[in-house]
Amino acid sequence: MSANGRSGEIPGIGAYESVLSGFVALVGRPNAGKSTLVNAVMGTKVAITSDTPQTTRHRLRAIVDRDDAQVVLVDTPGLHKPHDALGEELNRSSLLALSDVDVACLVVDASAAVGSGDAWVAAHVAKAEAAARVLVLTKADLVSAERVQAQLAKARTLADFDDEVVVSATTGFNVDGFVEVVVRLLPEGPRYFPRDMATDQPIEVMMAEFVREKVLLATREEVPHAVGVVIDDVEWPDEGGDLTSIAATIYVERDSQKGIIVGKGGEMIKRVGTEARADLERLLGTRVYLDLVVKVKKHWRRDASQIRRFGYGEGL
Ligand SMILES: Nc1nc2c(ncn2[C@@H]2O[C@H](COP(=O)(O)OP(=O)(O)O)[C@@H](O)[C@H]2O)c(=O)[nH]1
Ligand SMILES: [Mg+2]
Repeated sequence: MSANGRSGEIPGIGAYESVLSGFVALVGRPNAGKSTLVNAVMGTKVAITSDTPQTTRHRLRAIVDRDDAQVVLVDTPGLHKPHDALGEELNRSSLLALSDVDVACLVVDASAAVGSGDAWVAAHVAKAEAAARVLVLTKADLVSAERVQAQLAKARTLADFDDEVVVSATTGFNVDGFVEVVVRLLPEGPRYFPRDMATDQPIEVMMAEFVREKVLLATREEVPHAVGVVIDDVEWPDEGGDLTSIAATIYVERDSQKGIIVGKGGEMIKRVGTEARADLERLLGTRVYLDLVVKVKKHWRRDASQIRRFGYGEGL
């Protein structure tokens, strides 16, 4: 018997226990704080974050499973005016995420002026055939209570919202409140994912992303969007063993970028490796040996087939 005592039937598949369930997309300007909110809700790192726009390149689903509900959070790359094929692909993937969800959340940064970027995204939220729309004002820790109210007042005009919620993903303020708001808006239905599944990302994709995050954090302004990471090989621990060996290649577009990432005497790549290894050990629950190489692949972001090769974009 399900938590609310109901059940349903999927033709050809059979009966299921009915809970409050559905897909909840997080959309917003790059850097609004979407991925950080996903991690805060999950209580563990599933999505990478940084203050570099376009950090998120994959549409990622994270699954919040409760006795009475299953919320499938859909994290998206931020929506923005595209400058290259990668940017176009990221927009396409974000808009696709909006086309078939139960709740669309517009995530707005409380510390940044509400502007045309938010309006552009909100117009898409307004058009989405989502059953419900929620305004999420995040980074509340960075501003005063008065500013929170002022930002809410502005953001509220961007679309016709069914509910709104103020959170801070870094302090954890009202993150549970956010989950409650979306659960209340979900229809009854089946659990779409197994109860113990936290994300739909293949483990190799998460490994590559964890490495890319450390490159972004280490190199800041200089390199960001030119970086793509591919996992070349994984050797899982033997029976009773405790060591995972991972070989990965960091691709950049120019020799100068390679120089920055390798650093003086290999200092930078060593730092990236050490930081990525710590995260990978937490992710995998084993010790990790990480072998990183840096290669130059000119103009990979202009080339749709290369973008596919790097696994970015949706449905490709
Ligand atoms: N102070 C503060 N910073 C935040 C909060 N949420 C996100 N950030 C920071 O904002 C930046 C962008 O966050 P991210 O989640 O990657 O944004 P996304 O592009 O919307 O996914 C990162 O540097 C985060 O640490 C928050 O609630 N409070
Ligand atoms: Mg993100």
